[in-house]
Amino acid sequence: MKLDILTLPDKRLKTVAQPVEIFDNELKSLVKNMLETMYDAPGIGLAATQVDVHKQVVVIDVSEEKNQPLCLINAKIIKKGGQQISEEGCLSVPEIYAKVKRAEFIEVEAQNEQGEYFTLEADELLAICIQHELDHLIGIVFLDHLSPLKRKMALKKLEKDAR
Ligand code: K2U
Ligand code: ZN
Repeated sequence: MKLDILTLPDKRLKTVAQPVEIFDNELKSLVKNMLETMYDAPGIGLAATQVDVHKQVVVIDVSEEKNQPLCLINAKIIKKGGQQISEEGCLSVPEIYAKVKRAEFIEVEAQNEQGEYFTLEADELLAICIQHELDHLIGIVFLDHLSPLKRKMALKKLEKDAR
């Protein structure tokens, strides 16, 4: 079922998520609902923090056909290199886009819904998306990477839209 996505200035987006210890059916239905919510948004990534569940769970699907869902649980970036700058948006920061610098490629260690460990190498959009989602799990949204002035200008637009 579709979950509500928190949007700024909701303080709950700043919550630091806890590691997942129990890989049960409740976790499976959270992942299922997060994927449904992400595809419906539409988006290419969604972190549990954004649906007010403070567990280290993210779902991603950067495929064209929207048929390659990825679920990263308790993910850690174990290697990173290079740099890339791209225009980012966020389902929790509607209508605002800004350039963000991220690592060009990363190696991630995570668990799947069954709790099995796996490692993943990513570059380009997948690497950007993973870094963007893992930021959400430590209470960071992409605006936090901007200079104070740029962030102020972006938030002013948000306030205007909210009025
Ligand atoms: O976390 C989210 O809010 C979903 C983000 C994920 C994302 C943002 C920037 C760059 C890569 C991933 C997006 O809002 S999903 C929407 C979207 C769709 C296509 C391309 C980029 C962003
Ligand atoms: Zn986001």
